Amino acid sequence: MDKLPHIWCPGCGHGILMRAIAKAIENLGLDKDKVCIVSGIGCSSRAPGYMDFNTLHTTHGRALAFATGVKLARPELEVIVITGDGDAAAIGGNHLIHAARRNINITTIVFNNNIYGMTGGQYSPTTPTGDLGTTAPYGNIDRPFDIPKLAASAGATYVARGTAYHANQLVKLVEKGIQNKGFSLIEGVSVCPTYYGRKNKKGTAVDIMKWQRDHAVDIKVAEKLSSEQLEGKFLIGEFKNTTEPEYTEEYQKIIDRFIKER
Ligand SMILES: Cc1ncc(C[n+]2csc(CCOP(=O)(O)OP(=O)(O)O)c2C)c(N)n1
Ligand code: SF4
Repeated sequence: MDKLPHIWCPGCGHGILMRAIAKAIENLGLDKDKVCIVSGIGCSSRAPGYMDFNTLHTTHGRALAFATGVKLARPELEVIVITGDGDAAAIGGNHLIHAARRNINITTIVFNNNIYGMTGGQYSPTTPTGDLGTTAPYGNIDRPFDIPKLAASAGATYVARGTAYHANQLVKLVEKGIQNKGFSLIEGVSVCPTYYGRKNKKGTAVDIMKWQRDHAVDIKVAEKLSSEQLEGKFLIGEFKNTTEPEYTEEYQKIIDRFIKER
């Protein structure tokens, strides 16, 4: 409570996403002393500062590097990473793909607001092509990453996307991500009315959330739709849920083997 009032602008979606994570932890009945929430730097990465768990607010892009260290040293902890699209996929992109490749038991929630919020609206790896940012005043010519696809192809075993509008669904997705014994990546599509919204004339926070309501299609529904019907839409829901050897368990097996042979 000593950290309040929070830093987020009126209408920012990050608080809704943070609440979904807190609710998922509560629903699973986790002991708060056994949960460690790690973040990088950004508006999104401020979230752990407002949460009553073991928390680590680290450096920009490095949340997964710190989280990997925490998980290896204390595998019994439930390690959850909160990160922004810039934090996770630009400066932190290498940590993301390697954490996914290792299938380390960490749940990462990417607060994707399509822009660098904290530093004033520079384009990020998820800014759609053609959209505006302070560093793309004539339109972004980069093609955006689809972060769930990136994580899935790098080896994450649980991958999903939700939105600030579909907050109750997001709670369930985070719960399943935490329950997965391996690397889980959940993208939470956020709302940044201050920079992304203003720069791109998306209207108020409510308008942006209505846009999410009208353009998100659950993957199960999408399977029955044609490509024409899906034009301009984006997918939400559970994209991947598989089982692979988990990194800290494999590491423990080596430790056990050498203790036995000593
Ligand atoms: C090494 C380093 N480079 C750059 C910065 C400046 N910086 C702080 S936050 C940020 C981007 C934040 O964007 P994102 O991760 O998408 O989070 P958001 O603020 O949009 O939630 C940058 C570039 C920094 N703090 N450290
Ligand atoms: S700049 Fe954007 S992301 Fe950052 S607190 Fe404001 S609305 Fe939220």
